[in-house]
Amino acid sequence: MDKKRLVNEKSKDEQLEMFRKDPESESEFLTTNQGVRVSNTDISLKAGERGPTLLEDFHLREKITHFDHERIPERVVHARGSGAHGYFEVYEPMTEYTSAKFLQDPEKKTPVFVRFSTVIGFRGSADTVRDVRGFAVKFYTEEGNYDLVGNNIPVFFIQDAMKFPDFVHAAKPEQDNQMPQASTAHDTLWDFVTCHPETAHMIMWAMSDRAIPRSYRMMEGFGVNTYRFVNAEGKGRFIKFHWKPLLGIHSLVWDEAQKISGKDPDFHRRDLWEAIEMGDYPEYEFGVQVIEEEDEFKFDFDILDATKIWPEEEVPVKIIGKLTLNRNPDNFFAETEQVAFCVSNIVPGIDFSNDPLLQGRLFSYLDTQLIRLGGPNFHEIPINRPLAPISNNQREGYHRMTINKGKTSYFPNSVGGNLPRPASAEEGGYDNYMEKVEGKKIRERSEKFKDFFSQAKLFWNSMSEPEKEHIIRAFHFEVGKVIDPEIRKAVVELFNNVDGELAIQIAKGVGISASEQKGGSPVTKESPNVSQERTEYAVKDTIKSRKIAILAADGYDHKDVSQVMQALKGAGAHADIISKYRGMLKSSSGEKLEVDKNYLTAASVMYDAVYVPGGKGSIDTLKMQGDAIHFVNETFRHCKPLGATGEGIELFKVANLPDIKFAGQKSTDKVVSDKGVVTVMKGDSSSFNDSFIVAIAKHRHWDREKKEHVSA
Ligand code: HDE
Repeated sequence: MDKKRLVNEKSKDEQLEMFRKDPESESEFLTTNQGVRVSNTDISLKAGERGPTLLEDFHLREKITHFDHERIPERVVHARGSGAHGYFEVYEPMTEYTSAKFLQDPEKKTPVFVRFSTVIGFRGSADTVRDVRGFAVKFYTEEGNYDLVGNNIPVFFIQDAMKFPDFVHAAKPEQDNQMPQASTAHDTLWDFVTCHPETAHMIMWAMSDRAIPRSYRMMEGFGVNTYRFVNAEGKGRFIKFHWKPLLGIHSLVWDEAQKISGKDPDFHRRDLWEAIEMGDYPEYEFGVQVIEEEDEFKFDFDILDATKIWPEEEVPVKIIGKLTLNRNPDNFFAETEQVAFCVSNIVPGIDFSNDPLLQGRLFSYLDTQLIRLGGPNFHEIPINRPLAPISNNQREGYHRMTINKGKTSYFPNSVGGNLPRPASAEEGGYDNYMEKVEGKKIRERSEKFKDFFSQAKLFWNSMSEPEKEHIIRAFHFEVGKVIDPEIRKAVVELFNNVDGELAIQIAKGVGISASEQKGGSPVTKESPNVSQERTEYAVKDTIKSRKIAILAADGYDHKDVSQVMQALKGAGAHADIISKYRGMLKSSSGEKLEVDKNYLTAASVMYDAVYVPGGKGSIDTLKMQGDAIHFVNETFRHCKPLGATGEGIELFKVANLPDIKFAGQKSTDKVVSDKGVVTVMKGDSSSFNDSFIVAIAKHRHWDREKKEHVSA
């Protein structure tokens, strides 16, 4: 029903109540914040056409005052983020492990809001910097909000919350000149690292491809800390949480990541937004690792130490549900910026462990929201409001929204019917897990916490050769930027404790003569699941939602383009036509094709693969365009798939792709697929499409040994 009519039919009280609930209900006219309709919002009230502005212009003052106060403090870490709405479904009742209601009924969808983020950069920094990514999920369960605030790397830099401010101070831009932005490639971070050998394991992950994800949709998530599941009988078990992306785990390469920071600083934000708009809903399976209480001390690591993984080969991940993100926020500030995750937001059936990092986090998140969101009522901001009813005696404070009725705000009371009252466990009251704790007050950590290098070595052992090469190159970049040679030397020495050969390789790139090789940690074990290439969760058989660039000019072969575009679309990928100018292209047979991007608004680094169709006119033009040749070279250098049909192959030849075999000239010749470069002269379009799709699904072709001979 029309809102205005509805308003007229209601009593004054009802109208007031309605406007309070929905202050924007009368949206046709521009009003002040007091609801007064404004007649002019362009010109301020003045004494005469050329006279001074009058202080009585309440609309001008209100408009500017609001603007002056529009910024809130950015998050002290994880300032830059992207949010999405969605839902969570459990696959089977988890009754044996936990009483949490949202983990019982496979028919039920629990609404969620997820915020992905980088950690170190300021709010306006670029998305594709080398950094950890936040993966925070707010479940709006029927028992209240549950926040699982995780990262895309399963371990952390430090073991104890006490060190967090020191760590963040060292990682953020330096104190004197506020440089560098969104980067750990500077002296104070590496000084901190070398003063804290417990960082070694996390640094290995941070130097790996994990720290430059291709997309928020293609990275894992981890709860990092150790939590507890508690079932209805009160039995507790230690657990760690995992998110496994159904599109697999994929990364950028470092050169690409750096270039994207300039070409499209919003790359990850845009990717998530566009995927959801196009109906490519990101999906992640939810998994738990479970350790029985009696097995607490069975492992060669302490299960409360957040710098250690529970190797998935030793403690398998049980997949228990799925998260789907299917709606973009309506308003970035109201939702993504104001969402307040608190590790202490927990529901019955889940509890904390004594992990000393987690214990500190329990304090920090609530505390930080008080300053960031301006007071203790931030739970009333729509994005933070639970779906479960709230009823307590906390009433006052800045920005109170709820108008509570009645006289009492204390318990017990006789005036207000003794309500609200605490709930028993049967009534859904949260019961803390009854853990027996005994001990002296002490500032110490357990012995196994002091093994800093075994799992760093486990990680190194588990990497594929290309992944190892990327890690070494990341050290060369990061430590290569460190000015103080003593710090660079200390880094080499620290990683000599992990692996002697790794230390030698680091030393080589950062201007330090390799110190005596210690041989590093004696660990020889591997954990393939920590490798993106080797993990059982690697997905390399779909091109769903990948982006393919098609390079063309006037005179392109229309048949070639349409059949490849159709095949890509059929496989769920998206193609963009790229040419020197936007507008329309004309094919050799007279058809028209709209150009999506020009060489200035697109770049190879923004795509997963490149296709060059035939058509003599088109190729003669492209061969003379440095931008087109650069596009091909860069794609090759970054080990991404390339495809060409007919005359399109000539562009690859001009680009001098080293050691690559192309399809021959005769129309009888078959499709040739060599190190991710797929070509066919004429004819067999369906086997070209199949081979090209297989090459794209593989994502990267690391076997291009001479890629570095290509200048791009
Ligand atoms: Fe956080 N962290 N953190 N953190 N963290 C914050 O809370 C903190 C840690 C993580 O999208 C802050 O609302 C301490 C581990 C994410 O809004 C702050 C310690 C993990 C987000 C804070 C840690 C995380 C935050 C800053 C060490 C992975 C962004 C703004 C004891 C499991 C959430 C805010 C969002 C945000 C404190 C360590 C993940 C200051 C003290 C380990 C994803 O409260």
